[in-house]
Amino acid sequence: MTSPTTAAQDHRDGFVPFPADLAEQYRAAGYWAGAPLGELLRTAARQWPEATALVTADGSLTYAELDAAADRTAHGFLALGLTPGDRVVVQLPNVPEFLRVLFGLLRAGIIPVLTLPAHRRAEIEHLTRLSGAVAYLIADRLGDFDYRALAGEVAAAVPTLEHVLVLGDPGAFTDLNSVAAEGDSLPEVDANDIALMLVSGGTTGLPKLIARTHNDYAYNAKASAEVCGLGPRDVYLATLPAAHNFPLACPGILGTVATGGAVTFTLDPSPENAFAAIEKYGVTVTALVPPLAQLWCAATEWEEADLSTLRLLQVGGARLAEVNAVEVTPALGAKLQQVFGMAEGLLNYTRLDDSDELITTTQGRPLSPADEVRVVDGDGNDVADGEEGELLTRGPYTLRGYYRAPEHNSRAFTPDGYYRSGDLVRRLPSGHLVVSGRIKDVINRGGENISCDELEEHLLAYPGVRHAAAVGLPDAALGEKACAVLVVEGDMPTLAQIKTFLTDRGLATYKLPDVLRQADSLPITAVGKIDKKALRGA
Ligand code: OOB
Repeated sequence: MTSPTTAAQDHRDGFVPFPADLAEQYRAAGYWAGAPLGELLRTAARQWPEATALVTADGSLTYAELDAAADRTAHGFLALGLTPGDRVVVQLPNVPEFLRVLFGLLRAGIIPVLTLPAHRRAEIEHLTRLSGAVAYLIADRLGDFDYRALAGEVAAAVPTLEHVLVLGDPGAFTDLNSVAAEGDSLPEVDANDIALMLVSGGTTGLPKLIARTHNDYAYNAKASAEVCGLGPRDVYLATLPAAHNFPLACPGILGTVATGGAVTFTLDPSPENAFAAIEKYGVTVTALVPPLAQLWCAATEWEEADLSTLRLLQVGGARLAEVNAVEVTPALGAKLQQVFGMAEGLLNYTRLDDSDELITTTQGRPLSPADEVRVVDGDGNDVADGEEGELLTRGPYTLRGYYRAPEHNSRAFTPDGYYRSGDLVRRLPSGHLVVSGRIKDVINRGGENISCDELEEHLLAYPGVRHAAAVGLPDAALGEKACAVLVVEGDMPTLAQIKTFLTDRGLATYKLPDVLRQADSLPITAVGKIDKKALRGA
């Protein structure tokens, strides 16, 4: 594809497109609709102009109103001097403005780089530099953190950054709410082009950028909405950070907009705030990471709110232990859906009509008939169903390479374009996947490998254990020894008690922890998963 302007050439520099023959197949099969993401909202506004698109404590907007606001915002960004293809780092909390700003950027052909509120200087500076961003969008503050101070540091360090736009008190910068203008026509946006960039949840090194195209991301959202049976009567609560792929498009905010439902936000996922929002707005669907799902289940014992409208609770982002999975429906009254996804693309969902057994013991099956999944051994050979191996994948919404990372791409992808996920899975004959760990999340104890996931699953079964993490600690004799970190309710067990318990469950002796530690809570990542990197460093 040729791009007429230099700015447009710039943004595609370092982007790895889908190969032409596959792109053609995805179009012909109808997965790619050829419409830019901004059209999701346009189409909804045409079909359901008076329906509620957004509802929060600040008020509500109909689809027609949100559509008009997004257009004004798009014109405002262009009037400010931003041009199609420019990258803009967006770091906004879960506020209603998120929707208008996101659609404003998309409609102007400006590329949002979606970072999480918990990212700090190391990540933001790196992502601004890597993307070559010209603008940075923030809130003034969140809790006791002042993003304007961070913006000052990033602007001083990264020469491409020209604009800082602030929601709230702008201080020395520009008020994001003043970005609005009237205009007749918006730039034409090519659906094969980059729509937005997601940040990889990678467990090692600095985060990478994942450029998602309009075609692939619209399909991601619409197909996900279909699997969840989303429709105009649904109310979706974005309580995980909205810039994360899961609440954004699986089906999340974009899937809800595509099907005419209403979106609501909470600033944080605490049961107190989220339960109040569920009751007040009649939330029907939301998404959580496993530690939060556990917390919500426990919180039903002390929070009074009426959760009866909630029909579907999606849980993903990390392995949900079966002992926790079976608690969800009895505690919250909602159907459980396990989601095994990645910002890189591939999504697996348990289906609404799957058996309880599949829903509580598997992480779902691929979203699209065109998803290609291979499960391979260490030599890259396919393993039989039921055997553990690494998941490799390619398909109509899975990236073909990280943005501006040729060196890393040569390792992260096979020569025929499969993404090496690093996830260890077993595939059942039904196509459902059971995630059994990460290639690198093993403790190498004197040459014997212990899967952290496996050990954690057993530890969680110990009475009173609420959270468990297994990590390797350096050891002079063994190389690594196994450490179990537990968050418990009531008395902390002794190492001897844990060893007896695990042995009684049939665990091999070499997998028993050498060290036991108690913690009040486990460190978490920006999206709320257990942070193994921090645990190992602690
Ligand atoms: C989601 O996306 P990311 O990019 O933050 O993290 C992806 C990684 C996967 O490669 C896998 O290691 C892990 O997170 N993961 C799971 C899981 N879901 C994700 N591991 C075990 N069980 C699961 N259910 O985390 C994400 C993106 C879209 C939807 C849902 C989650």
